[in-house]
Amino acid sequence: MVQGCENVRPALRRAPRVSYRWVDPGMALQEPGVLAVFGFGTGVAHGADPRWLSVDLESFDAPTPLEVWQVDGPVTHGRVGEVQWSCGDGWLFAAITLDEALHGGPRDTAAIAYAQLCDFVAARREHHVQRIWNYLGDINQGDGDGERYKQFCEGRAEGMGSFFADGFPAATAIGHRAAAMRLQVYLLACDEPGERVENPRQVSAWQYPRQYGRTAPTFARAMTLPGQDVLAISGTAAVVGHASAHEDDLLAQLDETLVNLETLLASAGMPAGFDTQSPLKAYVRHPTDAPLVHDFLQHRLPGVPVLAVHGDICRRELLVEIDGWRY
Ligand code: 3EB
Repeated sequence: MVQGCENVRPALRRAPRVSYRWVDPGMALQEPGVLAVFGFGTGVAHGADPRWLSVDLESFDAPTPLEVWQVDGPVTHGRVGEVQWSCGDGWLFAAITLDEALHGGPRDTAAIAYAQLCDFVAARREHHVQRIWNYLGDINQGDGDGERYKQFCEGRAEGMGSFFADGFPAATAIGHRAAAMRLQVYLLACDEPGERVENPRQVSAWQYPRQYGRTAPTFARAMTLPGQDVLAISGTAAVVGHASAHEDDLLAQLDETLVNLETLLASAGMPAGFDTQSPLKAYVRHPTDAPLVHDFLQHRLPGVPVLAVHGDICRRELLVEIDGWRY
């Protein structure tokens, strides 16, 4: 009887494993089941493998690790238009990097990037987008509705069209300081839907009031991946309700961010706490804050892999943001 029960239990999908690894890109790409490899900052370059992405955010950690996504089984990859992609075991990685100088500012560039990505994903079996990262230059430049982040939000929503009518994926949007004004957008999708998770302490981003821009940000706070074993957590900062908390107070913002992260875990029905299997990323606005962020997280999240990178958070008063995975 027990054996019969085993047969009717649906096979649970295994989420990609995400790890920080101190290897060179060529070595990482040769490992079995590698879906994507990310380098951080200008110091690391590699060839034209569509699974490789050099991210425009400088790391504070030396030597800087790579981020590696691995799935079970064979991986295939290619390029379509400006989209680079790979897939394996029902999972899809897709990325686009666009030079703003060729596409006319953050709004139009975001619209083009999202239109291309959505067109590509829509035609795939793996069209359930779980998680998206957005990196754009000088995110806080400009005032009022002209701030580059708000312009980006408008273009993103336009480019998405009705593709996410059922709900938005989890996301991160961070400003880089690279000289080249390029927008990088990359995503993880699957052939099965995940479950969106919101944070009861925070107004859902797509319901933010008008003061944050003409077009509210289009993301969910987190996504429980198909298979139910992993929570993909969006960029999380010291936002309570819809307001930023603890202006100019780094440690208080870090405390509040951890409360938000724990609240998300509870909201998703995950056990409390993070561990060695749950890599996080900390985006730090001021390089001088990096040692304090490092010490704080080492103390409060002992053993948790955290990559700290130089990034501007989309509200000027926010000094730090954390995203990552809870396995
Ligand atoms: C916030 O809570 C902080 O525009 O995709 C976090 C994660 C933030 C994603 C996005 C923005 C985005 O509103 C900012």
